[in-house]
Amino acid sequence: MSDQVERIRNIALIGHGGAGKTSLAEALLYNSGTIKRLGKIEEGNTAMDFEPEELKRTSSISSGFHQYRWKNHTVNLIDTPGDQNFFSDTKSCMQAADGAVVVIDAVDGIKVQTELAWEFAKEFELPCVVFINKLDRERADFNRTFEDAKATFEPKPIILQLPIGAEAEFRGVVDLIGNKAYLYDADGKTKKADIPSDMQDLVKSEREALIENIAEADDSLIEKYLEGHELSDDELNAALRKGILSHTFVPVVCGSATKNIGINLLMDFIITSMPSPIDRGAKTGTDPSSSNPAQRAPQENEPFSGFVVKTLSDPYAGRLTIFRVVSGKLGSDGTFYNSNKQTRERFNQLLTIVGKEQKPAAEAGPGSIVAVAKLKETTTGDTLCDEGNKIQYVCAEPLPSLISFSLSAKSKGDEDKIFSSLTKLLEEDPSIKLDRIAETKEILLSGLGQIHVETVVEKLKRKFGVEVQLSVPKVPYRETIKGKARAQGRHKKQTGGHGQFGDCWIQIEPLPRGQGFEFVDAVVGGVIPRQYIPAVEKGIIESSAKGVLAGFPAVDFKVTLDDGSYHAVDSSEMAFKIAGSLAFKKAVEEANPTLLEPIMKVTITTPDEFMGDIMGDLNGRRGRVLGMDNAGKNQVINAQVPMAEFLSYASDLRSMTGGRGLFTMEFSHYDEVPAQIAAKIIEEAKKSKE
Ligand SMILES: Nc1nc2c(ncn2[C@@H]2O[C@H](COP(=O)(O)OP(=O)(O)OP(=O)(O)O)[C@@H](O)[C@H]2O)c(=O)[nH]1
Ligand SMILES: [Mg+2]
Repeated sequence: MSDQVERIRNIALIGHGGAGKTSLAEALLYNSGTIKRLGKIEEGNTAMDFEPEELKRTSSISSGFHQYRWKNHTVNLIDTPGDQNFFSDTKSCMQAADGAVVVIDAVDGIKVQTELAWEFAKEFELPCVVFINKLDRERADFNRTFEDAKATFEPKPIILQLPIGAEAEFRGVVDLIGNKAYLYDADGKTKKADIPSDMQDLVKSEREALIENIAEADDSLIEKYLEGHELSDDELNAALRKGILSHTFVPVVCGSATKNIGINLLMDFIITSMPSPIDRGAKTGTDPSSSNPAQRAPQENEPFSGFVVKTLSDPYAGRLTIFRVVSGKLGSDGTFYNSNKQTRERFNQLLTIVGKEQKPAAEAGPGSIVAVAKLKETTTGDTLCDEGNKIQYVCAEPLPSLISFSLSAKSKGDEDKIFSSLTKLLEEDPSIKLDRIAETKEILLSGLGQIHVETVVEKLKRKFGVEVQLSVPKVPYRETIKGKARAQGRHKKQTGGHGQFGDCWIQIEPLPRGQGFEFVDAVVGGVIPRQYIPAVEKGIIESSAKGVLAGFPAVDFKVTLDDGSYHAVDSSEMAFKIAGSLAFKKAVEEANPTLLEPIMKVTITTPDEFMGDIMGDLNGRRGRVLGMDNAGKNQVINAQVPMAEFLSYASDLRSMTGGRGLFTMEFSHYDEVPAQIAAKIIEEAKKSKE
């Protein structure tokens, strides 16, 4: 039984956008005979990129799943997007993998996105292999790329293969352990050959270095090696595997995805040297009934458990839930329990995802990646399990959003449809957020970057026929006071019958930032009867929702009600509410009112070369740099920047650094707006009111 599980490989392809992950997936599927022709990104006919939004951009925007058989093993491929805009999906789907192939472009080298994906792999403790791709391209350089990898990655990369020929002459690969050359013809057909004579010295020295590195993973082997004994290929391969699984080193292999060079060797490598679900061991979660830790081993005779890594949503076909089985077994239909939603779910047909299609699956055991349609409550990140043996796993949270757009319907009356359709699309992508802001009456759509949000808008049109416009959102300013003041609010009206009378004196003073609002009742001697005091407070709260300066909510102030008067017949709650509101407006005007703006805490990661530009730009955005750190080849800048200056930073940083800079941000605090800028905001608010 466990024999079968041992023959599963779940492999994520990760690395920066355009490195060749989707092309590599294509080559793997083609060589295994799963697909009949080698598709091309340029021709829009690959197995993994098929969504119109991907074809238009010639790059992946969502992880693709596929499966192939190779030498009696089943390999599940997860082709992740390399663009940071879609990294939330990349991260989520990487959780289904047991190992990762890090694809690096031999021309462009390692970009920040690769490092970020590498961090995810570390977080999930995924053993990795580096595949240096595009060696057939002009200006491709194996050595430079390897040096780059050495400077960037930890654990240390070690060379397992060497390229034969370079650029247009790139035609094969030397496998250092087997000490053999593999040459490829134009169709990717391969034949074993002797090491080319001009490479023999290089191969000899690199092979020695490799053996030494590999032997380090195994104490008995290093002894044997140091004593001068020959190590057999089997011994070396076993130690290589051990070293990969224990994260002692990361092997580096090479080739060309589109020329189909070195791909068959990578396929063998995945089977011989990458982990099976068994190698990864039991997974720990919690038992929801006792909150105690619980574990499930990747075995068929354990109770069923799994977790959802992705949800697809289609207006016609409905929901498709993709999950990784951790333990136990599912038949082609049945029920399971959702620990997060605490509900039972039924499914009619187990499916295997093969690119854009799904094929029925008879069963799924530990390590399988499968899908089911039309679950009612289940969403990405949920744990599915046997109802009699509950467990809950912790899954990666969606990445926090970095940019927001204000959204409006292109045709009136579509607003409700926008909401219902977007809610369905958000199931696909929990890193997209949809908010209605009462204060500004805006609908905000937030994501990891402009392209991220734009693709959602494109999908909305394609899948649901709804068109929307995006614009820069309004900044949620606040108003507060800097001084103290005392003022009277007196409301007196004599109409036909009953009059209205309310009269109060309040003192207003600032509170520390973030303290909101405080109301103190200091009325003595019954000058205002008890029942009217809450009315005064209510009047103040209501009018503070629209401050006196520019109509933004007023915060961080304390009001003390200390005097007033009433009329036995004409006083009412309404009259005192109005009096409170009048007193508040007067008092604020005299208490040196000012505007507050949200300040974001931002962390920017960038290659050295862009530091100058980024710092200058931050300066122009009224940013305050709090610190700088080295992180490998990159610099990390911590800063605080007003939100108003940061609304389009995702796109601006992208163009400033050619997509090589990354940033994260979160709300930090409110701070005073500089007077000149405040004056402009107040003027604009007045204009828009008129
Ligand atoms: N010359 C050459 N071109 C390649 C090779 N591999 C990929 N390409 C080209 O590089 C471009 C990007 O390839 P993709 O496979 O889409 O890259 P990706 O890593 O999937 O990119 P994202 O999906 O955006 O993350 C395409 O134009 C490919 O044809 C290669 O080995 N040699
Ligand atoms: Mg791709």
